[in-house]
Amino acid sequence: MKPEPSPLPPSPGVVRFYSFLPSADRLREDVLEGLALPQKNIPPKYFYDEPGCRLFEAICELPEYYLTRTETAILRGHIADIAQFVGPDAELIEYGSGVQAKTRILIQALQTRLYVPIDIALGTLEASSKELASRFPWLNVVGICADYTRPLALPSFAGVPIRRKAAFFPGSTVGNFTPAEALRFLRQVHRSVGAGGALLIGVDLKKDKATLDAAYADAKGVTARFNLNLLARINRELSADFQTSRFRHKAFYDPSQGRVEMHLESLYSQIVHVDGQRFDFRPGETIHTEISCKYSIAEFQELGKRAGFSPEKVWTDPEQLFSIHGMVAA
Ligand code: AVJ
Repeated sequence: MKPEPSPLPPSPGVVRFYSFLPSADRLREDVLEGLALPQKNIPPKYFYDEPGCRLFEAICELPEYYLTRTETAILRGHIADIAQFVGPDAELIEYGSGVQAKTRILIQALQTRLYVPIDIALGTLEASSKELASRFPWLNVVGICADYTRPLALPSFAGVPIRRKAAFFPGSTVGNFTPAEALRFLRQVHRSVGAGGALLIGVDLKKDKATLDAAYADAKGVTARFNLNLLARINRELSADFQTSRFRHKAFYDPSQGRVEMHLESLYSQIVHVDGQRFDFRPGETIHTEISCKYSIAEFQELGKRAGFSPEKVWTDPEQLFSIHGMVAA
């Protein structure tokens, strides 16, 4: 779906929403197609229904899941430098905005006047955007409900003076793409911000296997519930008959590929029906549900360059767990 050619001008305190979400049939198609593959596979964007969003928020609070608190600390600790890098009067476009917690820090520092959050989860997008707009009365918020893993042409907005566009992609969500997909995505971001536009992107760094294994398989089992909720969602929305207790969460860092993989492993030989179609599982067979690629600073800078960005800044924490890159679209 293409954005409307001339969207209404934004106005402060009023949150506008545009939905470019494909039909619900997309989930059906993707699941049926993914389960028919030799290595069964479901894309991670489908984690984020309402319960999934809540479970992800709980993950962010876990002691093992260092990513969120570390990135937030980097943002806070370097906010003056980051604000100087982005510069004044920037339109802030956020990919996968979620609860917009880190965004508040940025908007406060930048005194942003136009914020365009993009998220696949409509409920979270609406609630968070309204809250943000009431917190910053000068702010114009234009929420875009969309799947940004597919080509997306963003509308442009008249009436708010803008010097440059700045894309914000925190959380190391870029790690859900393979490097080849990330390259394609970054090129799309490049088109969206245009020459001279900025990119602020949070990227989890490569590190020891024990830390990464624990971050994706926490002691309380919250990540397991997050992963298994995918099957419950498919039951709810596609009248499938997954028995979630017959699957287990499996997550591990593969140092040779520099990525964490999450799977749902079948504990038994079993048959599952989705939308009237039959799928057989062998004991130990998995559905691959997520990759979380980790990059060294140099590796990610190289990827940015290949997408047409010049890497200008990198901010990290003292333990070098996480990085935020500041890049400019050439
Ligand atoms: C939201 C994609 C950044 O990959 O670390 C958390 C999702 N998966 N625990 C990540 C996730 C398992 C998260 N991202």
